[in-house]
Amino acid sequence: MRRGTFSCIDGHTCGNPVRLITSGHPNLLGSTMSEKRQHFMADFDWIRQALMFEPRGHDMMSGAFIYPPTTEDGDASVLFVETSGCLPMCGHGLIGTITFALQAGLLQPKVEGELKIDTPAGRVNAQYLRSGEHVEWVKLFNVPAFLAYEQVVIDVPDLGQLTVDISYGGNYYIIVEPQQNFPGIDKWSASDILTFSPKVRNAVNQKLKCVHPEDPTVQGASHVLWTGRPKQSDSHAANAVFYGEKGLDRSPCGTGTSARMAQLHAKGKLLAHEPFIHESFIGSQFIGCIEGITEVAGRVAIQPSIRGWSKVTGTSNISVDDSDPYAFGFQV
Ligand code: PYC
Repeated sequence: MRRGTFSCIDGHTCGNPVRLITSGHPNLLGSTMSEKRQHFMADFDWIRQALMFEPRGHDMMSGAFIYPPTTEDGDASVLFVETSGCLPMCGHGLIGTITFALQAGLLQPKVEGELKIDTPAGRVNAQYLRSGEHVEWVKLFNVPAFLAYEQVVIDVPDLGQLTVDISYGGNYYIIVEPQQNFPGIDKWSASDILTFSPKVRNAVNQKLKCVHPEDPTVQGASHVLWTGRPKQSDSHAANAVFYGEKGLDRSPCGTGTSARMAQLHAKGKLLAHEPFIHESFIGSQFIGCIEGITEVAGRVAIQPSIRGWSKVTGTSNISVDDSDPYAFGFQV
């Protein structure tokens, strides 16, 4: 039977939606969040489709379930659901999840101000600041990020040739910097980004295979990160991140910021411990930082952090009943 009622806390992180699902959790098999993610995708993807797509969600919708920790010292685990699938890691989603859960009393940290979260991509530690009933900000210490491929030349239908880098920050990002056939996001509209991103993603995934060297279940260049001149004078860089079929991140994208810092570091353009204020397409900001240098399967990787804020917009009880022809959503 594919039906149920799901209680949710809805809100946003720096403009991008976060739906924290607080009831209706399926029982997931596996001893790690990566294994539980596989089980969810195999047997429960209908829940993601129902809660993320129209008419109950929309193109940008992004959500999460909190589970008990899968490690001895962990405080909690998080499973991410989104229009594009079950992400191994989602930065804006985790900042929102932590904020909403702390404010609603759904997380009890062992040490006030600190959390250890198990995600499908690995351990993400967090710090946060409470002010009364509110959480002012959350800083994530994300999984190691690394530049996977450099200077990949692709032919993009209706646009021409582009040279791109591919970097991992919890998901694989195709990074497009201004060049002959791309003037920068400041000169492009949202509709340009939505038109060309799927073509860029197809061209890259036809040419090469991205597989995480330590977890082969994490694969495929799923997101496109376009860059350009920031709008705000204190931003160091700006981006527009495309995901799913029509998603344009309203936040500066946590995993995208991590991937971008890894790319800039590998090219000698960003040093460890320098603040990196990253701006989204709507002008909202995350503060990123390279906290240290590590390695992933023999390659140099960075230990990224991202700080941002979230706000609750409401609560909902969403019913899904398979007698509704649109129970599992649609995209137009
Ligand atoms: O913040 O990591 C992120 C993210 C991924 C997709 C949309 N936002």
